[in-house]
Amino acid sequence: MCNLCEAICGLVLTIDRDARRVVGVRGNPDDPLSRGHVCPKGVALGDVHADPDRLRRPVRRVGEGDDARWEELEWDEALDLVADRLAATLREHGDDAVGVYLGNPNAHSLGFSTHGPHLVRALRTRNRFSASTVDQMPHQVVARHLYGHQLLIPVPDLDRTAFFLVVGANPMASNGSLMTVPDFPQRVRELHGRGGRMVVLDPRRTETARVADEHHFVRPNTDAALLLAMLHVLIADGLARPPAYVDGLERLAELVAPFTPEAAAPWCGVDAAVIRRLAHELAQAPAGVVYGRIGVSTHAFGTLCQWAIACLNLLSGHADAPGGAMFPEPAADTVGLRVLGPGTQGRWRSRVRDAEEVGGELPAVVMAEEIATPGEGRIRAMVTIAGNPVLSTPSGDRLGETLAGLDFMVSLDIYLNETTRHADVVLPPTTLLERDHYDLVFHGFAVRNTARWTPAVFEPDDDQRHDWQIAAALAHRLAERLDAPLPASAAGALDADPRDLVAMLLAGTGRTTFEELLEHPEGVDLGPLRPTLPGRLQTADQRIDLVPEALVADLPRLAAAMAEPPGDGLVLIGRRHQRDCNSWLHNTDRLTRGRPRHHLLMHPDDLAARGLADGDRVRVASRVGSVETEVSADDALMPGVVSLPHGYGHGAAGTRLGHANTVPGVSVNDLTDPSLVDPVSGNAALTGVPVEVTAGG
Ligand SMILES: Nc1nc2c(c(=O)[nH]1)N[C@H]1C(S)=C(S)[C@@H](COP(=O)(O)OP(=O)(O)OC[C@H]3O[C@@H](n4cnc5c(=O)[nH]c(N)nc54)[C@H](O)[C@@H]3O)O[C@H]1N2
Ligand SMILES: Nc1nc2c(c(=O)[nH]1)N[C@H]1C(S)=C(S)[C@@H](COP(=O)(O)OP(=O)(O)OC[C@H]3O[C@@H](n4cnc5c(=O)[nH]c(N)nc54)[C@H](O)[C@@H]3O)O[C@H]1N2
Ligand code: SF4
Ligand SMILES: [Mo]
Repeated sequence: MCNLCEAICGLVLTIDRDARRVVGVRGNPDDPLSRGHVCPKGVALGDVHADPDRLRRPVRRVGEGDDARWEELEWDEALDLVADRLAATLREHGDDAVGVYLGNPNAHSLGFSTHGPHLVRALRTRNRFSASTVDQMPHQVVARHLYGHQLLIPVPDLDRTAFFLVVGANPMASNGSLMTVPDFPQRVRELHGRGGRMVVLDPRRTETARVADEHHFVRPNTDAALLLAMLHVLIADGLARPPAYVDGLERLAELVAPFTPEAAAPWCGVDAAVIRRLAHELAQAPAGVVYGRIGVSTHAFGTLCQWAIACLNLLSGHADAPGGAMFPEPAADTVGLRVLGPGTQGRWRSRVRDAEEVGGELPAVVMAEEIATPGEGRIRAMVTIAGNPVLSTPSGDRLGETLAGLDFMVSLDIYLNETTRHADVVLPPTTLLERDHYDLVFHGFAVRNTARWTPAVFEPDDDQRHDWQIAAALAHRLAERLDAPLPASAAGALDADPRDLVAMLLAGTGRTTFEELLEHPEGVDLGPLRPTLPGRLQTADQRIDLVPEALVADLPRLAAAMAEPPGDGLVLIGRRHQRDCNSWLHNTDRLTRGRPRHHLLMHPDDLAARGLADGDRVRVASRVGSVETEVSADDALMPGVVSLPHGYGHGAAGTRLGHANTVPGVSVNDLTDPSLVDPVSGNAALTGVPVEVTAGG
């Protein structure tokens, strides 16, 4: 299977065993989930494996910046050095002096899923950060309040729905997120074949909007008003059909009373009549579901948006029913078996900004200030694992400067990139084709229940290490140096092969067995999604409170924002392209040749108003930074909105990224602003950043 995105497609690889190379990649038609789908990134899996830039042995940095050289080290020497330095920092400056940042590919690694949390605990620190707070934290906060567990998140039952409302997501490019849906294009064709409809709300007429039945521009950061207005209509027009296990409808009716379609329309830019009609269509469809993702999560009102979407799905009459929002039943059910905690908030706060802990971590937007601000509790050493926060978090350029000033930094990564170039030591784990995989995360968000075990394709070299082996080695070494023995359960889990842990988890639900998976490498079909509520709820009373105080307390902030007339300046949004993978994979020709994709996109009228022309070099400036790049005229953008993709801006000194260093483009996160957050979840508000665009130099 491919682990590059959440679609987890099953593949068939053709291998040259002697050369240890992949010579062909196609989708596996026998895979019960992906049914033969593959995208251009999946085809590039072999390029990552063969990439001469990929690190296979530990390296140590000698010198700084332009003069940096990288020297290979033996594993034991590297692990000892890292443990010595981290332990010394902890002893000298206290438990919070080491910070840790976990990036996206950790969620796509079996070994990190099973062993990583133990390493993080062994680091002791409260200064934990991850890509979750530049991504899906609002979903987690809403899930914890409504369903009792931060990862008990319903997904659209896409294969049986008749009305699919997509808000701030572009699955035609992203292949779906918190909705594992390989082969989205085919599933949309099937939706249309059944006579169903797809409607998209997005400030850009995206690839998904183009295959939809209807698309409406919505002004960035205003969706909460629109979604609450739909909820208002649903309740006011008597269309709400609450399931028996739901409480708080009366209070909800009072809370949404002021949020009429007429109040929302001038602010969000979608007609009141359209908002009303969409609410009616949702309720009257034989099956219907609202789905919102990055565009309404990395958003100033991200939690209110996800809460409103959850309420719409619960009250539409399609809750937990075929074609509505349903809860997948993964064969390895880490949530149901209570292996993963339900989530927490506010147990501690950040030192500089007083931001709340959420889900065991602090918001990524406070990371740079926690490193840069002197005083007790300052972060002196960093551990980054499978992440590139210099390109992926707000004011990334400033974060890069602060990383350069650390006493010590270690990265677990397979590349020397814009972040890991600041590390003193880089420890490279094996990558997908050299390790076993079972997806412990994304089966839990899949539109169909399936299970699949994928053994390593190539044996790793003797001097390569898996991420779980690195995690175990570091955790043991730290415990030894700090004279703080690991709890027996942690030590046991760290010494186990992830494969044994998977077998244990599968036995926990009995939905399939490890033996059955070994016999069926193409995957085992466990059938369509099934109604599972209220039994699955992990709330104390196994009921859903529609109006948790922590969420509804944010409504006055929304009302105040709506009272301000929309400004007439430009706002910046992001975008994903099918052949990008966040900030990496830019060093394969296969994915980077062809038309450049890094341009600022802007409506022709907005260009003309500034005396600019298609193809010009422009300067884009926000409160926190500025960049220069080329602009393309594009009437797919809502007037007043400009777009840059994230994950670009390569070429920094000290990186070793071959082809990526020649890929043009700038980092959008040199413009995004760490002071813009959704205060309820701590998630960065990456969308709708005010910017000015002028002629470049
Ligand atoms: N402006 C803006 N910013 C965004 C977003 C946006 O839409 N707009 N999207 C956000 C989202 S949703 C996300 S998830 C984040 C992603 O942010 P990050 O997770 O910080 O960044 P990635 O680019 O995914 O970096 C992945 C890193 O992992 C390494 N890697 C790959 N495979 C492995 C492996 O198996 N093991 C290890 N140890 N390392 C590996 C790669 O070399 C790369 O350095 O970006 C966020 N940032
Ligand atoms: N090809 C590719 N696939 C990927 C990734 C990748 O980098 N490349 N990254 C993976 C990751 S880590 C993730 S989290 C997923 C994300 O998956 P998606 O959420 O589907 O990804 P995006 O393409 O960022 O879609 C966000 C959409 O929101 C719109 N938008 C921006 N602001 C607003 C707003 O205020 N309101 C509304 N209504 N819309 C808004 C944008 O125009 C964009 O179309 O994709 C995953 N898949
Ligand atoms: S859609 Fe995602 S999982 Fe499928 S081949 Fe492409 S990158 Fe891999
Ligand atoms: Mo993400």
